Amino acid sequence: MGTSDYTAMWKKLSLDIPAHTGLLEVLGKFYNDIYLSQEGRLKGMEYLDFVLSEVHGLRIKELQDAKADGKKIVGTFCVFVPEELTLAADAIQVGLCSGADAGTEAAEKIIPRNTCALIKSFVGFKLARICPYTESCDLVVGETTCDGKKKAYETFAEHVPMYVMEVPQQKNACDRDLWKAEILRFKTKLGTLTGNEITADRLKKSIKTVNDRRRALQRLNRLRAAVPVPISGRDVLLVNQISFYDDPIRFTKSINQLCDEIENRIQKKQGIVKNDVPRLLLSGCPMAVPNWKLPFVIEGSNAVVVGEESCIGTRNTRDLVDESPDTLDGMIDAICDRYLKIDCACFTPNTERMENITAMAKELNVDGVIHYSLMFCQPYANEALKIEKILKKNEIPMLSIETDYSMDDLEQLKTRVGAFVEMIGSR
Ligand code: BJ8
Repeated sequence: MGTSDYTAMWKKLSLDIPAHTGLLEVLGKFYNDIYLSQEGRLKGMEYLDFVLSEVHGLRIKELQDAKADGKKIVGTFCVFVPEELTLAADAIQVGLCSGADAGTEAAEKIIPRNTCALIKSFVGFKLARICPYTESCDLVVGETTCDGKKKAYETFAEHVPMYVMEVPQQKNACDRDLWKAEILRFKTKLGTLTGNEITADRLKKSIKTVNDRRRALQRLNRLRAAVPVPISGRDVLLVNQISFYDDPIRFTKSINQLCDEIENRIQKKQGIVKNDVPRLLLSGCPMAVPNWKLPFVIEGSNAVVVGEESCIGTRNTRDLVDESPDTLDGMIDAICDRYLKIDCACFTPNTERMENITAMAKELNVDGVIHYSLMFCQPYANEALKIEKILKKNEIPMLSIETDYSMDDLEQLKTRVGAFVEMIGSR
């Protein structure tokens, strides 16, 4: 982690300094072991290393400086919250990471133990006072996706300024009407929060900003599929994770530079692993910072991840907002339609996801799929069974993993993943 002293800022944010220091120490060690120990990393990853090293330092200072200038900070947990609107209201949107089990004990006092690790993490981070992002938020936006989240938000609202968007669970015309009304309600809420009116000009600009970031990530996803594989799955996951925190314009520029470097590498036919190393698609629940356990296990088992079918992956970058409308209402419709394409397991039915995974597995020419569900996540655990069946029909092997954020099952995961990689390697 960074070397500057931000203690005064963290104290001002009411963080529990000893607990927060402990968290940063663990995070730093993790990062060294999982990221910095990799060989043949791209020079462009130094930017991501820097951002991560300053994730609780410089970036928080930027947010505090923006607040001092009158800007508002909006925290989110789900890719359904349209950042285009937040930016158009001249506010800053950040993802609240929820990828570590620090604070679980405190969380289990107010939400059931058999809740997924992601939910326990955001509740725990707040109760243990270890997340400077949560403490910086002027508004925390939740959404009615899974039951675990929507019930936890009721409790969470006692601790943070909370607002909940209603996300439909189906995609019929009446569901679209509901979703459009919710987008308009969010627009009004942002207007009240910031005092800024969302105009057509502002929205047009912010749609382009967010689309540009998606385009850069799409480019990265196309390039990483090359043979030999030019970048590790761990590094691409990190890029996706940081996309939720960093300034979008600065981030897009850095990722495009990283892509230039990858193109160069591809031209020289340089890869990070040999051509015969099994290529895997990782699919399922989102992996928030610092949830790097499974990719680390996979890539430590002589396999390489070439795609993430997840919200911290292609589910968040696949679709762009149509940039052609010029009226405010036309843009709102475009946002509404783009977000309704998200194939979250909370929808029923959710056939698009089955089609998207199969198409991705074929396009990326993978040797297998690892499906990852967080323990107690009903939507993704249910879909894992369906996906396995469909992939089997397409002769694509799949391994289903259910885990959480603890390291208790590390050895068991290594054994299971190792056996799967060996099996697909010998096909
Ligand atoms: S659009 S995937 S970011 S809801 S893992 S909390 S589903 S019990 S995270 Fe998600 Fe939005 Fe969907 Fe994406 Fe519930 Fe499952 Fe926990 Fe989950």
